[in-house]
Amino acid sequence: MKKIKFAMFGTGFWANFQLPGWLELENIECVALYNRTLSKAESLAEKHGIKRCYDDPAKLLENEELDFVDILTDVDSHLKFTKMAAEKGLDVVCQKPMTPNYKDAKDLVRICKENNVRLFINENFRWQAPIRKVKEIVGSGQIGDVFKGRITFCSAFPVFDNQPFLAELDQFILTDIGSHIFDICRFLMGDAKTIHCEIQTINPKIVGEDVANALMKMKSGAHCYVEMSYASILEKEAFPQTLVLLEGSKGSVRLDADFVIATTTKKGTKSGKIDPVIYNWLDPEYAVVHSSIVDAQRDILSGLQGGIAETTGDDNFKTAQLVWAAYESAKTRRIIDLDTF
Ligand code: 89Y
Repeated sequence: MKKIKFAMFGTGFWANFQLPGWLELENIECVALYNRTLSKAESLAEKHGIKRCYDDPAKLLENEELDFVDILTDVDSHLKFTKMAAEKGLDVVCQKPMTPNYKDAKDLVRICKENNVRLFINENFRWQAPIRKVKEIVGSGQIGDVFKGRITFCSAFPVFDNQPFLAELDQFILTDIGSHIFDICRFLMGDAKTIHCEIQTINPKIVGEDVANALMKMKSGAHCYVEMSYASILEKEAFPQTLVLLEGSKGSVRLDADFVIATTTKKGTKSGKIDPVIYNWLDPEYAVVHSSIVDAQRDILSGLQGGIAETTGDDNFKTAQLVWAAYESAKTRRIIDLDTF
C-alpha cells in the first residue's frame, strides 16, 4: 500500500502526542513540521526524526510532496491553513474545536467540499477504550432502549498550566471540553434535537466560562444531561475521564472513575474494568486521552485511504453545532432547536 505523506502544522502541547500517535501506524510518514516559532518545530522534529521544519507555511506547501496536512495550530488559524491546504488539493485533518465561531465552521466544511478534498476532525474522546465499551454494551441490547443519559466531565485539574492560552479564551469550556463531550453524547445517544444550556465563570483568573450544564432532547426522544466544569473540587479527581450513566428500558450502564463499567439489569450488576493501552510517549496524567489518539488517527487514516471514518468534517460539524447552539442558549436563555440553528 502507498505510504501516505503528511505535514503537521503547529507543534504545541498536543503535537507531542499526536505526532508519535501517527507514528504508531503503518503506511504513513510525517515529512515536515511547520510552527511560527521554528525552534519549537525543530526540537519536536529532532525527537521523532522528522527531516524538515518550516516557519513559512506557504513554503512548506510549495516544497513538500504531501497527501494531507494535520492542523493543530491555534484555533484562530484553522480556517486559514485549511484553505491553504485545500486549495493545493490536499486532504485536511483539523484539530477540535474546528473554528472560533459557527460561521467559520460552516466555511471550513464548505471550502473542503468546494476543493474536493477530504476533511477529518482529530476528535479522540469517542475513541477512549471505556467509551467504546459503553457503546458496545448499549449496542448489545442488554439495557434496552436508552431513555436517559448523564455525561459528566467535572474536575479541578490545573489545565491552564499545560495550555495557558485556554485561560485567555472568551469562550472556554464549551469549545475546549464541550467539543469532546457533546461528541461523546452524539456517539452514545445519536443526534440531538434541542439543547438548553447555562454557563458560569467561577475561576476569577480566566476570561471565559469554566462551568456549563446542558440538557438535550435527542432525536431518539431520550434526554441527555451534560455537566462540564473545571471548577469542581471533588472527593475523587477524575481528570481527564468522562463519566457516563445511561438508563434504558431493561437496565443501565455506568462508566465510573478509573474505568470501572457496571451493567445493571433486573438480574443484577456485572462490573469490569477497561484500561487504556499505555504507550511510552504518553503523559500519564492524560493517559486515557493520549492513548485514544492512536485509535482516532487509525480511523482517520483509513478515511484518508478511501475507507469510512467516523470523525469526518460533516459528522463533526454536528458536534460543533451543539457547541455554538449551547452558547446561543446560554446567551438568550432559550431552548435551541438544532434543525433550524
Ligand atoms: O484541550 C483539552 C483537550 O482536548 O483535552 C483535555 C484538554 O487538554 C484540557 O481541557
